[in-house]
Amino acid sequence: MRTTIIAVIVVVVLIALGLWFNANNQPEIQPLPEPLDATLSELPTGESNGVKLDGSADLEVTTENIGNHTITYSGSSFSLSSLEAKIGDTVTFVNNGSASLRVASNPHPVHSDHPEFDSGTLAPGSSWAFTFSKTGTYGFHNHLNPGAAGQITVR
Ligand SMILES: [Cu+2]
Repeated sequence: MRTTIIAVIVVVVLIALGLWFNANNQPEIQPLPEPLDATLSELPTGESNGVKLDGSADLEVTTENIGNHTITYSGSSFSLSSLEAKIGDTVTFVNNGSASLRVASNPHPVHSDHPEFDSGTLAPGSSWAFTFSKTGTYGFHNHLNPGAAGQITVR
């Protein structure tokens, strides 16, 4: 009889301890972030992330253009030798040179690191956009002038 009572007490104490332990391990409820509206209203007016009201857009790369990056090719080199991007980001290469450009993955001439990263031939004035769907290091060069090179790191 006495053993039964002790056993019952032990079980009750264990259950109580378990409940207390669980209660103390509940994750704290984080307050919800401020509604987006409030954040948007704090942005300075008159700034439009490089997009003009008539629908055209500056090609200038700023930190406001998160997710969209532009790298121009002057005819001898790229405007950025290294760039950090995220999955889903789009990088647009613009050929501002007077000769054709072909952006391709390293190593030259086989382009085996990322065969899918290949612009094909870009005539002067034309551009090519690539959206990254995989993380990794994308070393690239102008296949038609391999000394011009750069690197994009996708995290
Ligand atoms: Cu090449």
